[in-house]
Amino acid sequence: PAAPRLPDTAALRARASSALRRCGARDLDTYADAAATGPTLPARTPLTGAALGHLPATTPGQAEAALAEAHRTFLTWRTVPAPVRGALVKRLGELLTAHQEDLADLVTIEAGKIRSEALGEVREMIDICDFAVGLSRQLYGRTIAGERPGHRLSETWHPLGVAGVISAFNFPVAVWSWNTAVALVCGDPVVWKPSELTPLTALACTALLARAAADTGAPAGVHHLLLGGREFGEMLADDPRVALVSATGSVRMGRQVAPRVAARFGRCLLELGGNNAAVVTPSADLDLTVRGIVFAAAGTAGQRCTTLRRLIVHEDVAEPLIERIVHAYGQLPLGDPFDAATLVGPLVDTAAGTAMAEALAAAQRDGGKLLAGGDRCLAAEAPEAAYVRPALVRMPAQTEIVRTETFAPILYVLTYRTLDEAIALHNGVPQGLSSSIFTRDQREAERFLAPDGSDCGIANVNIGTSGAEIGGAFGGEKETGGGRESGSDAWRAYMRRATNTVNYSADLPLAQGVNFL
Ligand code: UN1
Repeated sequence: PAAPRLPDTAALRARASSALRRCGARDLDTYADAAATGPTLPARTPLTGAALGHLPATTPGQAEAALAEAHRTFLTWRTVPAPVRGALVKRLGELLTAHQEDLADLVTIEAGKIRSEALGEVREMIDICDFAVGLSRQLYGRTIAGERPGHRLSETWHPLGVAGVISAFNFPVAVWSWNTAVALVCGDPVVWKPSELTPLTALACTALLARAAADTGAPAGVHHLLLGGREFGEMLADDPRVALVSATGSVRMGRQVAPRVAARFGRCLLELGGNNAAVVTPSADLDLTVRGIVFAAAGTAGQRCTTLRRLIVHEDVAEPLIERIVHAYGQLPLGDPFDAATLVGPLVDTAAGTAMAEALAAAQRDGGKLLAGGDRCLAAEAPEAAYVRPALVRMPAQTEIVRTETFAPILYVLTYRTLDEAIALHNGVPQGLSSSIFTRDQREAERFLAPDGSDCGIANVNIGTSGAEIGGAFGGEKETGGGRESGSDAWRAYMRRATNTVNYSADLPLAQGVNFL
């Protein structure tokens, strides 16, 4: 077969420019003189590894002004009724729907996602907008049975303040929308520091939200974008005007952000590393299991925080299962993510490719046996890009490298004899985001979901670890950071709770039977 073709950088640049223009953002050509006016940030594409252009970075002065304006806006936005705030998010959802192809183009160009996954990410944005609009009429507090006659005890949820959002390259738009749609209906303006690797998607989202604000009469100051490096993450962590810092990224990043926010008693919502595992028991439906595993492990080129990284298989089914996964891995079309046949696109950059190669070498030093993939492809066509075949590695034990999250498609296979042993291996890593069990045995399934089962924030049965819907709370335990965002009652992190005791009697009985005066 002819060598797979990759799009050229000029074509990608033109495609990115038209998507940006349609979303109402400046196209790349208009930044030609960016370098003359101050510091810049490159916009790159992992498809070829080349720079598409250079954007003006936010200056420290602009960042300070953004924080001040966000805080000023909070003082009025908090008094706008929540359903009226919901109208802004409703409009945003409409604009995202109208521009889903444009946003998906930008996600593919900047993050390297295949078409259906890029569209799926935008679908997640639209879904969370729908969710948040409904939520805008359901920010319920409780009425509580009090102890005293003539008194009413209740709780009220109020807007919290400015929400600082730090997001990662791998879900460049969905994670922003989870935070922003919910924060806005909760009455919190947003200051966003996206990954330095994905500034174009950030500019497109910012333009669409600005349009939604203009269309609905909401203040422009409800959203601000900071394009730049870690200094802006530090600024959000340190500034007392930022009431909540919602940060998605590495454990290393979380370790730096969390103590700084804690030092000023700010609130943190952390979505850090995952090292997600699936347990496969002897009764598992292997057809379904193989499909579930291959999407979770090789999908998104292994670059989801929910990616399946460890497979814990009962020794009786290990051989047939491994054989089928090796076969499926051999069939995965790799290459241009815009090509409808492709299932595995590039890693985000060559550093990710190097990290993958180093992890594979470490695994082999630990006695691991490479069963499939792991090799670099298309190196001649795109020397600055990192196309790699998803790797399957059989490990003799859960060694240090298996306990480490490498943000690349490596699936380590371990075997077990008893379910207790499987659960111990499963939980024997520092991270605690997502997990699953493949079984047709109800006892095994329920045990996995029980208090002494999976210790993760997400625990699934007969479905992989990735691809959660927005309706549930998303997040995990241990080094994953403990935060929950997206659906369910995750909105509470974006609000403050006031407990109200109202005395409508003519007496003043004191609680706990205290007598005084
Ligand atoms: C992430 O990788 O940061 O559950 C988020 C999933 C997606 C979100 C992943 N809905 O895989």
